[in-house]
Amino acid sequence: MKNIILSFAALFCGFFLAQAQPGGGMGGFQRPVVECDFDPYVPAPAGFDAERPGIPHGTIETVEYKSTTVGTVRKATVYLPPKFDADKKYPVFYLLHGIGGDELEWLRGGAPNVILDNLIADGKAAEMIVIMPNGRAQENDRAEGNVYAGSAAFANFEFDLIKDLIPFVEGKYNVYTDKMHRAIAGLSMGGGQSLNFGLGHMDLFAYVGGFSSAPNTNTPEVLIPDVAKTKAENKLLWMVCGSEDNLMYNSSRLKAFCDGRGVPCTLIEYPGGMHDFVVWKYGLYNFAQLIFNQ
Ligand code: FER
Repeated sequence: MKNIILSFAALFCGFFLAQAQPGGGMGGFQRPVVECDFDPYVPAPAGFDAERPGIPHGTIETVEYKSTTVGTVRKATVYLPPKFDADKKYPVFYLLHGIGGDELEWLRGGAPNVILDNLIADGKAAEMIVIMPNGRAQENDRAEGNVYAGSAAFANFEFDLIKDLIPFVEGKYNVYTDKMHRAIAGLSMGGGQSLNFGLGHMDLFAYVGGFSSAPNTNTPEVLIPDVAKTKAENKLLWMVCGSEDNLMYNSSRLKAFCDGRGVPCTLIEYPGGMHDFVVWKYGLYNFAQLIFNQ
């Protein structure tokens, strides 16, 4: 119940903060609009997020790692693919949560294990390990109180991720450690983080995704300061956002920038989509099929 109240509080604040962005308009109900060409929306097949009996299932575990960045022991949720074999080497997908969430948010609302199990059973996604960290890199990393006050902690997660979590994951599991086997995507604040960190560290991440990315998303000029370098080094820049989501401009301005400069970039406008797991599950379903295939 507490979580539900917090989620509503976060969405409520988000709504008004989003209105306060440039272009928000006096009445507060006009959205900032950046025109761009969307990529075609193809619905996910019915049942993509429903548990299917008779197929092998992955497992979920929680890990704890020492963070030199935060100075605490931090938790992350881990999805290990069906028939996980410690002697096999896997790619790693870092999947990030939103401002009202934590390392369990995807599991609570997004059925990531079910979506991945189904995709892998159908041969539509590579066998991969999914790490769902806590992206609020501060001592108290629970989604408590005014979650907007924790925005700096979401930026600080860049250092926790790169200096602490990735080395921990690569020490604990038998995984590939090159950029072609590392992906990052997330929802809302986690989408902003993924675009910022993923495009900011193209030596670490070849595949980058943002689902309903929040105002923590850097401007296109900051995300892509060197067009030729991004064209050469990024292998996937993929976004989705609901048509009814006031945060669309964070995605559409990046899409418009990329299209204007010949940087491959996908942005799907989810028809009727709000700022919720309907869109984020769709994002996960699609993004997971596009990574680790080359
Ligand atoms: C904002 C609106 C929404 C904002 C963050 C969000 C930092 C994040 C929403 C989410 O993660 O769901 O103005 O500013």
